[in-house]
Amino acid sequence: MSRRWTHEECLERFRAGDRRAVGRVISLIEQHDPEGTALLGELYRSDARAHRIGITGAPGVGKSTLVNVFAKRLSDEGQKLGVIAIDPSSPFTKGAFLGDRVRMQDVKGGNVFIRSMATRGSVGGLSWPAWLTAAVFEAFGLNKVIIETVGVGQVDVDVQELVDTTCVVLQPEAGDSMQFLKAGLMEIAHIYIVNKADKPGTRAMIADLMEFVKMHPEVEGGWTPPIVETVANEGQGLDELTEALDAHRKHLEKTEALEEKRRLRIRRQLKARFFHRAKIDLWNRPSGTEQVEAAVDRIQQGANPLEEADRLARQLLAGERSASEVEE
Ligand SMILES: Nc1nc2c(ncn2[C@@H]2O[C@H](COP(=O)(O)OP(=O)(O)O)[C@@H](O)[C@H]2O)c(=O)[nH]1
Ligand SMILES: [Mg+2]
Repeated sequence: MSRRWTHEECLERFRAGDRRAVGRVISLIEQHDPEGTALLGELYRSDARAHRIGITGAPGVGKSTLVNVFAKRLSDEGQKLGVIAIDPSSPFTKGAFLGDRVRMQDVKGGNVFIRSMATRGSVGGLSWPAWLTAAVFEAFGLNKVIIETVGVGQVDVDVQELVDTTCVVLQPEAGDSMQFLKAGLMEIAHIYIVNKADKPGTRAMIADLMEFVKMHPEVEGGWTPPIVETVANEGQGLDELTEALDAHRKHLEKTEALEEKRRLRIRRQLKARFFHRAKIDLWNRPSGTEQVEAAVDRIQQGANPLEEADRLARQLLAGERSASEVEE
């Protein structure tokens, strides 16, 4: 890496469209470098608008393959897009994601920005760093931001909080094709993607899905989720996917749900960040250690742990006063 750019240089390069500046800004933010905060302060644009798309679904259904061909396709059309891959298992997003990253080399280049992030140990929950990264992408003028989750657990449900449009990817299953209903993913889908539509069982899967959609017709005022068939490794179904995404985006604009979503998103992020910050600050107050240890002593000597915990919280919230001053 070259010598560290000055604040002004970094800003200038970012504004001039130098792709290296994007990575630099995101890294500084991720490292909690004060320079990252300062840069974001100048670059953040609340009026920048990318279509934020979530791609979620069980491991192996073909999410990365799909994101890869879709990103390539959009990039070939001249669109500028960012891909954020969330990997909940690895603190350094090595391991599971490496294969994806290698595949992503096909599209990495002029118009596509790729960032992977871990969820473990992240500050303020899973979504804070992803949200900031998306904001940086938007400020850089990207018009689409795709967030792919790895497909394990809560992360996949949480992704909906970060995006305008959530796509749930499924694959034809032999036998129990409605198993996916239990995953908690079905309630969040704006678009169903049945990938691996080259495999047997596709028709049955789609029939089941249509039945499901009929029973749960609306996820969000007046929107019925379409079902898109794809064969990701052959690049099939991308036109239909593009159409479905654009239709949902238009729907959000028409119903003014987009602004509402953005507002909700900001509030959620603020809350997550606040809880994180407030907890650390309270716990680390100068008088805190003494109060914490005193509470531990009392519990060890038989005091009611519930009462002690609540009292400690009140003491810490009350600030610098000593334990005796807030004694009830
Ligand atoms: N037959 C078939 N295989 C596919 C299709 N899309 C992806 N795959 C394969 O499915 C496997 C898992 O794909 P991957 O994109 O890593 O899934 P992810 O875990 O959801 O990201 C890979 O071996 C892909 O080549 C498809 O449309 N048809
Ligand atoms: Mg993947």
